[in-house]
Amino acid sequence: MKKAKRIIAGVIACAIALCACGNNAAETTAGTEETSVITEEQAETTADTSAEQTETTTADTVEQTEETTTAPVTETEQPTESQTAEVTASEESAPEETTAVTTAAATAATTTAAATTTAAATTKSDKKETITVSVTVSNTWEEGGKVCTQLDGVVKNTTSKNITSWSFDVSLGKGAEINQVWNCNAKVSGNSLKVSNADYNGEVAAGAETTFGGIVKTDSKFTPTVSGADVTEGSTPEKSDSGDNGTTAPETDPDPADIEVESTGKYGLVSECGQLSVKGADLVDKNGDKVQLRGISTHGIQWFPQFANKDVFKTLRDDWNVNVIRLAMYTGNGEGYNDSTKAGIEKTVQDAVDAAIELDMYVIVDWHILQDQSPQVMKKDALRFFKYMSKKYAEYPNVIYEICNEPNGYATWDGDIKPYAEEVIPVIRKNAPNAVVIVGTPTWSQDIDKALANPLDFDNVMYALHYYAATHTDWLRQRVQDCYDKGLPIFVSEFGMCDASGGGGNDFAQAKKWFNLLDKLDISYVAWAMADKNETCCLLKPGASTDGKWDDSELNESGKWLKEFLSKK
Ligand code: IDC
Repeated sequence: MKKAKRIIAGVIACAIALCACGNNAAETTAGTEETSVITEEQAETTADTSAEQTETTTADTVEQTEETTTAPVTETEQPTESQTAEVTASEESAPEETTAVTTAAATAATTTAAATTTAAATTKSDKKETITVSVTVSNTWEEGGKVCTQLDGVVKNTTSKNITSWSFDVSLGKGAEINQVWNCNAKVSGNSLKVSNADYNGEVAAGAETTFGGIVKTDSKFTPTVSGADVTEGSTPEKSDSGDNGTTAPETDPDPADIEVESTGKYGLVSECGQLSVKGADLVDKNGDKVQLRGISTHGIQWFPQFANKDVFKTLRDDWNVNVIRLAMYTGNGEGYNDSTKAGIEKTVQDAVDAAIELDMYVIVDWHILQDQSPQVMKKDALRFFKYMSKKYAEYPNVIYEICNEPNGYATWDGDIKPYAEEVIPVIRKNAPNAVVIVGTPTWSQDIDKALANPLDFDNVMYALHYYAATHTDWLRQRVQDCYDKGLPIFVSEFGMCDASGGGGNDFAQAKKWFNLLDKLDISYVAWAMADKNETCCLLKPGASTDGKWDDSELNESGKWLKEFLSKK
């Protein structure tokens, strides 16, 4: 995919929306938790009963779940439309100098569940030296009587010079407040947002671009317009072979086969590496030698159980060169995990663990909190589930426990996650004293620095860092490097090559930078997701066979790329 196609028309929708709707979601889910509280005795029964259920029952439950529980969440939290306001501004542009607004044809961009329509309004300047700023409304939702709007944008340096800073204004609706911003600084001024570069992304080479975004609250919906773009000029780029105007050649996607694999860690299966443990910041094998796990995550196992089977795992092991499978079980009621479904879903997880064990693979049992935001919300179920699983699989070095996928919204490390981990880890350790446990971190498992500041007092714990390459770039890689240097054991238990919504375009150039860093540090990583949903992050095309015997035409862009990359090691 060419770089130009990577303009964010996609959304960071689900995850971000869930954060900002924090209170509502928390209330709903907390309410659910009360009804799903079960006794110790029932806990054992649930797990046992589940073991007797047939696969057909599980699959049936799952189908209903996707339709009836996920769809409404998606409808309220994902927009059916997003709009892009774009301005091509001169370097010293004043809005008055620009000519009339023309509305360009709408282009359709398909992202995740909701199709996204991008309408572009372009303001033209007659000056030649320009930067281009595009701002997309990628999500809107209501909270406390206000409208929350997520804006994602791209600054493209279309001048002939390198620039060292950039700024512009975005018009907003009345009553504007900032909720959060990323990759920029911003302040509200009247009904506008004054946006400027963050410390680390002011420098943009001629022809290059950088992304930014944020969430604002206003009294009502609005259509943003961009004006007053300004830059500080830097050096003139060296002439390159790419053209005679001195601009850099457009970056082409890296070929997965050309990416250096620098990791030195052992890359083996369970019979070779045995019981893993954590030494300093590193994951090590039974002999204390560094190990790297690389693998694939299922999608929500309640929605796509058909891909969580031995045939699929075997293909991933033999053809994709994968040594770990992650089983993602969503735990939010709105995501289909509730009193009537959980026995079936937990049985699907166990069948998948059994399949991975038979194949000599490592397997991560992922308590996939997301809509439930804080791991405290479903803690009683988590304690029951991990008690059962750690007992059942106590003898198997294959099993790794991930106890809270992505805390987000109001959930803090000190107040929610660490206290949760301090209850769950001893329950696991009582049965499986040596099991490695991965603990999620705040802000969708990005704030590993919060864990570093106040780490858990247990051995063999790793902290989850999740990234989506088209959204999370240098600043998050820097955090990984800093935390690793300070001794934090990091496990990338989920990554995507697209944006954080799971949609948008893949950014293979950023993906390559991530792999280079993680391989250099021997940090393990697991890709999202093994399913055939029509979503950029899903590795299979809709209708792909469920026996793992795919030919390349059944893999989507990310699937093909990843397979080629992983097969190299
Ligand atoms: C997404 C799925 C999507 C599903 C949604 C449910 O890809 O099909 O409808 O969850 O909320 C995460 C989460 C992961 C997300 C993924 C992409 O851990 O559950 O999956 N993502 O949005 N964190 C960042 C991105």
